[in-house]
Amino acid sequence: MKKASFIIIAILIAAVLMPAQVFAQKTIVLRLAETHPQDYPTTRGDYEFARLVKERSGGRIVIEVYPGSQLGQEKAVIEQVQFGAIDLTRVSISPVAAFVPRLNAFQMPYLYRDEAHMWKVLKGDIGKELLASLEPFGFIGLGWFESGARNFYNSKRPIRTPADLKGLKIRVRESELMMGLVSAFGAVPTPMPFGEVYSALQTGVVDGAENNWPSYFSTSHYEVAKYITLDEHTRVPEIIIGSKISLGRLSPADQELIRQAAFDAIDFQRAEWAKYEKISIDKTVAAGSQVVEIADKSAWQALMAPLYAKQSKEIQALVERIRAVK
Ligand code: GTR
Repeated sequence: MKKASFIIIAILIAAVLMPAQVFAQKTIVLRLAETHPQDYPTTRGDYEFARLVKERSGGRIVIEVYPGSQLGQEKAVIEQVQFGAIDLTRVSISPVAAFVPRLNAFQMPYLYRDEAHMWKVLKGDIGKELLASLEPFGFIGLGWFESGARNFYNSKRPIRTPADLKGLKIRVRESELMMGLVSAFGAVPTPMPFGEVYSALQTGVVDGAENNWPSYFSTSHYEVAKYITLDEHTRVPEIIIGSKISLGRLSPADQELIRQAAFDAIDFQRAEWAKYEKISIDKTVAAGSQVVEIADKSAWQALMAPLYAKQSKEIQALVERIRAVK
């Protein structure tokens, strides 16, 4: 009898204390910066990542996604992630390579045989190694997203051979490698933030830019640069990075939960990408974009040899390993 009443009292005390404990467990809110608008496939990938984190943490960890460059342009956002003012961001590896040079290995021109090859690299040992190598620079590399192949487009003329690019002012990202690439094609690289490109094309500050189909469409660049050439000079993966300072405050188990969720959001994002890429092609072509296909890219590739030769030994070794992935 005595034992039974003790158990009942214990249960009652637990019932009273339980909600207090639950409420005492504070919700962790992390802000994620995204340059693209809400309906862009990469942003959809961010939302999926946030959904998985919330679900798996039982609502304890909430990732708030800020699309449309609300928290700033990519370079400024990366700096803020580095010193912990922004917790997470999805960016292209191009601007991150200015902070972590070895990432350049992943955006060398004509590096991957195709999309499948790139994903084998990203999801395999080399991809994991590169994500881990971000840590000494103040970032936690969480996962990769698809970003298609990049092509040149401009407002002046159809580009059929690299010689047609000669002298054109082409907007590039704030990336030394991209400047070298555009110069090697004989064009004039003009670095500027993504958000300024539309008006730069419109006012003639630049003649052209380069990007994948979804960005060409979603930014409306096609309205002011209708000649697009499918030279597919790079495949530049997107990356989700976290701040070492802010994620470092979380328990190792929570850090692992976030890492796994980012990785598990990849396939969803890739499927969204494929759908949106098709829509982008259809819509821009219907609006009057003139597409030049390049069946044989060997003349384009040949011009990139000096750029490869200029890279550090570390990058050259990585490039060899990437090429060896079958
Ligand atoms: C897009 C990429 C963005 C941004 C942009 C650019 O393809 O998703 O993160 O880097 O290109 O050219 O600035």
